[in-house]
Amino acid sequence: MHTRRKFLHWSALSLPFLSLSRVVAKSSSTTQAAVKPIVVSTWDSGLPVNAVAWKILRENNGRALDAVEAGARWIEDDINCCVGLGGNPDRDGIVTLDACIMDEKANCGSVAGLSYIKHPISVARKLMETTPHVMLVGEGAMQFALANGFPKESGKLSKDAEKSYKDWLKKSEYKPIINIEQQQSKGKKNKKEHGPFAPSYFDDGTPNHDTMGTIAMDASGNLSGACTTSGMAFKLHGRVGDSPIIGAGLFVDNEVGAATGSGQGEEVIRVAGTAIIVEMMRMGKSPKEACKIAVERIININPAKAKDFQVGFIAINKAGEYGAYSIQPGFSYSVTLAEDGGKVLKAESYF
Ligand code: SD4
Repeated sequence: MHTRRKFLHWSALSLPFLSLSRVVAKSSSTTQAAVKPIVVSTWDSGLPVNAVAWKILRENNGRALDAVEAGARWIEDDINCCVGLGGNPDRDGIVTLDACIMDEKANCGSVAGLSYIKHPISVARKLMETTPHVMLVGEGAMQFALANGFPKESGKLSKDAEKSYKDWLKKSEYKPIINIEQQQSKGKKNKKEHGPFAPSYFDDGTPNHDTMGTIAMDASGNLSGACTTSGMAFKLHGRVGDSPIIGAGLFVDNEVGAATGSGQGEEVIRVAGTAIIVEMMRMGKSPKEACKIAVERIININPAKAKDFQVGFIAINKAGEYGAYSIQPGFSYSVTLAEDGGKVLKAESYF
């Protein structure tokens, strides 16, 4: 499992790289040469994802679309809390996956609430490339996957997920509750306290997320992105977050840039987070400034509530500049643009 401890280690190592990023940003505004290829992913766990993508981008001179899909498939194969079938289940004990993908021609594909299928990102791509549709959900998404040769997996929880789920069941004292929706307004005074909804934070204080968003520009200057997740742990069955929603969890415009993110999806959907970021870059904002504007939009809706959840965005533009911004401290992201194995950076945050 990829830990945030690893992130602390990486962030210390990456200090020299912060200054490099500024140099890159500065020089690219005065020269025409874009920094490419480049691949950027959410979290420290994005580093091995970038490595898979980089191999396609650099060694094979491949398409950004192939690179981001391959990276997403890698993390979907990995057993971790938050992406793929090894991830935490919903509150009914079922793992439901959300994913989307978008290429340089504004082609996009998405699946939500998909169970039993190992690679939702490839189902999303298949949908994009072989049908006129953009999004499939639940049972229909599974039928489509099976019809296209994706094998049906067992649905058994990973060891870690089973343990987390059992712990959560004990503490949440979960029982199906009538009118559960009305309990939302009661809120939770202690943000670590469990309740009928997905907790924003786990008991150890770490935020309930780790979605893998990956955006890349290939050597031809084309942009693509992928986003894949098991969503918020212990969510209501059927709940869909931002990650499979084009314009919320991921957006790509080949003339401008690409953005993706991680965190509490409901808050990202509310402001069309990644669509906003790309529009801000179109208006001349840097990737980091654009991410900051989207974060501020979320915070402005309800500044008091925003203290209790995390959202982090990453973005790249056509010049190969990159940036990130989050609500809370602790959001990291991985950048690979040279043969140096990439670096993990710490995003600046509002709080
Ligand atoms: C969601 N954005 O479902 C996702 C949560 C996340 O790792 O970041 N999960 O809302």
